[in-house]
Amino acid sequence: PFFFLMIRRPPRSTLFPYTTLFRSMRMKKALVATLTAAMVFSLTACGSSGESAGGSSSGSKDASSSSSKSDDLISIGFAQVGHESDWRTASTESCRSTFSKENGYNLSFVDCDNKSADQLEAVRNFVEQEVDYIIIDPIVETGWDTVLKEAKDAGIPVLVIDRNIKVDESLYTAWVGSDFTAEGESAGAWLKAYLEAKKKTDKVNIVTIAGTNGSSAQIGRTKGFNKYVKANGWNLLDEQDGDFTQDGGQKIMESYLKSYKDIDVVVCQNDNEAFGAIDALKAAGKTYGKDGDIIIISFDATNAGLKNVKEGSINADFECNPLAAPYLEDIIKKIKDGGKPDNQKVYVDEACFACDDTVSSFKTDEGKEITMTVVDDKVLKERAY
Ligand code: GZL
Repeated sequence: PFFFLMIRRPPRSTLFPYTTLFRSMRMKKALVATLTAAMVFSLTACGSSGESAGGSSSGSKDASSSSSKSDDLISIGFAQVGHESDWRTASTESCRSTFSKENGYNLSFVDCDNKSADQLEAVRNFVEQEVDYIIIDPIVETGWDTVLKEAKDAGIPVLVIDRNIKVDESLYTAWVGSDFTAEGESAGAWLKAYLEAKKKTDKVNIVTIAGTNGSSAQIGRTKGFNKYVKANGWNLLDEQDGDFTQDGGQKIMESYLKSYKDIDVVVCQNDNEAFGAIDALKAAGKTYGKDGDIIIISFDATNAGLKNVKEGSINADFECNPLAAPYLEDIIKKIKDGGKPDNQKVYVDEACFACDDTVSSFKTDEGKEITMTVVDDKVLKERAY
């Protein structure tokens, strides 16, 4: 009715409800002023709620009125494996601290709780939200073709960290992670040198507590280590999936202790499984580590893992570096400036740690020179994670 009044004055019969109001000019002026103020207020109110809605958006661009502030930020959707281990916590923290609002990013983080279906759905949602970049740490290597084609069709660069992904290389922009097979080979070569140094070359009985089945960490570490099982005639009694968790490590170690009387070596494919295995060995009255009957090998070399190495509970720990985010940020900056990453695959730097200097250095069958770092307080203090 307000605009109606301003544009043209319709016949009174149309404006019947309002005519009584305009009987005096004074009344009309007051109403026009009130309606004008109301209109200005309502338009202003709309603008501010849009800003707060946009500013608080979780990075989704489907917030209909995202504020200019969040639009200036680079939006990233990150589908993380889960929260199963200390390593994972370090990986997540590396991404959160690198891709912070202060650094110019709007990070939408999804913890996929080790569920592949949830991870695929999270990536599909990022595509629908039209984020600027998608980061994936793939729970397993397979099943990615369709959703990555959707991301490619939407023009969203996909960056893969840590574990590998089995798709055509045209479906992702870059991968930053570890050579898991090399990690397994280093562990096998170290065990060979350690057994020789301890003059234990008769029958060697080994059990493996493997990582999440189908993950590239599990595939690579198993492949690399088992090359040395075969080459040295070691007796691999069993290998079962501990899902990279402490609970998984304990349960499987308990079952191994029931099934096998004479275990010489326990290979744990991450530190949290090693913590669980140690709990089971302790409860069974077994000795392990530096001065024990059972050798423990682990992977990740997290701070908690290296504390166990320093105490002598874990004999050797092979690093898997979770700090991929700074490598990714370099790649994003290159893409943002119209460039592309120098290499599509980037391997992070990794080291090998031991509880003592029984084996200080060795060459793997693959020709790689390895130097073991003995863990002491100084080493622990200098660790980034
Ligand atoms: C390896 C990583 C693995 C770690 C585990 O790069 O994917 O997953 O070794 C983690 O600790 O759960």
